[in-house]
Amino acid sequence: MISKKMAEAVNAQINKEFYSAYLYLSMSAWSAGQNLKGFAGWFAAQAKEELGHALKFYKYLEDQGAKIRLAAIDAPTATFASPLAVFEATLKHENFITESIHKLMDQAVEEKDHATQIVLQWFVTEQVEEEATVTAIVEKLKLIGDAPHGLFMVDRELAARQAG
Ligand code: OFO
Repeated sequence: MISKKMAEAVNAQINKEFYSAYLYLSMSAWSAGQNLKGFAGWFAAQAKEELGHALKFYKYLEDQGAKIRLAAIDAPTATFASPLAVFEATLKHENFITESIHKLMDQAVEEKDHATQIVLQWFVTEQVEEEATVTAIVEKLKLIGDAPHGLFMVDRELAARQAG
């Protein structure tokens, strides 16, 4: 059994993960509107992953017999200034999520809640991976600047990601 305080914090994280899915789906829609099909596919796959994260936490609360409380999901931003801007916004969001996961971990450590720490360990590792992936894309987009050829290449590269 986890504490009420810990369960509330995990519930709040479920909402953040659903918001992440919503945000990335919005980015996918924006990308499709720019004729960046690879970007659109990449963000759609990312949205799907975020739903998986939300459900992982959901299942954990369920297994713990804790109260599940689904809150309203905020509307995400719908427009972005450029392909670079959309990935800079992604990196900023992932940094925010990392901070949130670390705060949950701090709380679990403080409460000596070993089970929650183990669940969170997976997320700590996942965030390192996500930040590294997105940082690499941001750097690539900075490098190509306004060169249409470069953007075409990045779009093709992003298209290689399969929605899992
Ligand atoms: Fe849920 O990992 Fe990204 O935000």
